[in-house]
Amino acid sequence: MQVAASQSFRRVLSSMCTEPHPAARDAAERFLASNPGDPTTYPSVSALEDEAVSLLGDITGLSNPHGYVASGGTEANIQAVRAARNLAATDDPNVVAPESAHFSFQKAADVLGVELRLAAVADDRRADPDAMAELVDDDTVLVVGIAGTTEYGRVDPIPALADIAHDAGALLHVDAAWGGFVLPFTDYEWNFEHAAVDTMGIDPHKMGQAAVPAGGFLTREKRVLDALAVETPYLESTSQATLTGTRSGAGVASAWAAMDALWRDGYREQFERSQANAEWIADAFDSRGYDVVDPVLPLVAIDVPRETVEALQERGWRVSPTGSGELRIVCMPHVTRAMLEEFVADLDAVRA
Ligand code: 0PR
Repeated sequence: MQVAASQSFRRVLSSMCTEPHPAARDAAERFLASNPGDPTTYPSVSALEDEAVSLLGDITGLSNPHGYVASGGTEANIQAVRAARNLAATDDPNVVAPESAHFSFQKAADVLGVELRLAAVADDRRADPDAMAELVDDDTVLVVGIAGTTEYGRVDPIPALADIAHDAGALLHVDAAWGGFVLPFTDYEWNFEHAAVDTMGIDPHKMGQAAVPAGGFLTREKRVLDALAVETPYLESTSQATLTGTRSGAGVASAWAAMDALWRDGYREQFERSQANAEWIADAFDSRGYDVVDPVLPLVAIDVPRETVEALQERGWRVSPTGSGELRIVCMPHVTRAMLEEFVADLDAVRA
């Protein structure tokens, strides 16, 4: 079988993966065969993981973070639901999330035997606190807010959702898998400092420019991470809170290396470039008469006829639709202005 030498991002516009930072690529290669799941045998990658968690704490406003480098946003969301379920007294647990939540919450609900209640979002596509509150009851163990939604890049009103969660005796989880590395440069209230957030997912392998797989799962309190721990009788360490056992040393090392290289100025510069690109491509579609969902973060959704999307896909552009069928462009670090100009030239050619 012929395998391409490496992934080309030249025409990838809807993915949330990106070209890793050179330091992240190098670190991934050096730790390919190490397993942070066994910290006594692989102490150097384990030390890098401690530093990575501490950097994730800096990024999310948490001075004494507990957590680990997960395989991605899905694992973080499953672990948040699992911790909340394990800590609660009810035998009929439910989780309340906005309907904009990533589909990984359905997996979490399924594997954990928890009911997932989805609330309609407001007209601005953010979670509607009143609609969420209506679904909360005594069996609610977790309320979820999204800081950078997958489809529209919207940021939910996290402080209001924290109040709803805590009034009900539930935990609040923030899914910042995609948004976590751009939100520090905005005025949004989304992190541990802004609200009584209990757990958070934030993925270095998305806007953080680490290699895949590198997610982040953080808890404010140690007891919440401890609620996930199982005993590990035949390892030298005595317990493990992660969902997976053997884990990617490459992911852990590259997460540390990317954050070490880019936090904070590198990420700020990237955010500014990405946001400017999102606004540029939004204007390009707007001036051609399309309906554009305003990019509050570097993610644009545009109402484009299906034939046009298919014609662009035929020209090699990787663009995937939202649930409502809009064309979605995620301005990841590999998406340059030159690439968007080429895309607009193709757009003009296919609609002519
Ligand atoms: N939470 C949010 C807000 C997300 O956007 C995603 C992934 C997840 C959680 C789950 O993260 P993992 O996929 O790391 O477990 N959102 C993207 C999506 O579903 C994932 C993606 C990435 C899809 C790259 C395609 C792709 O090429 O669209």
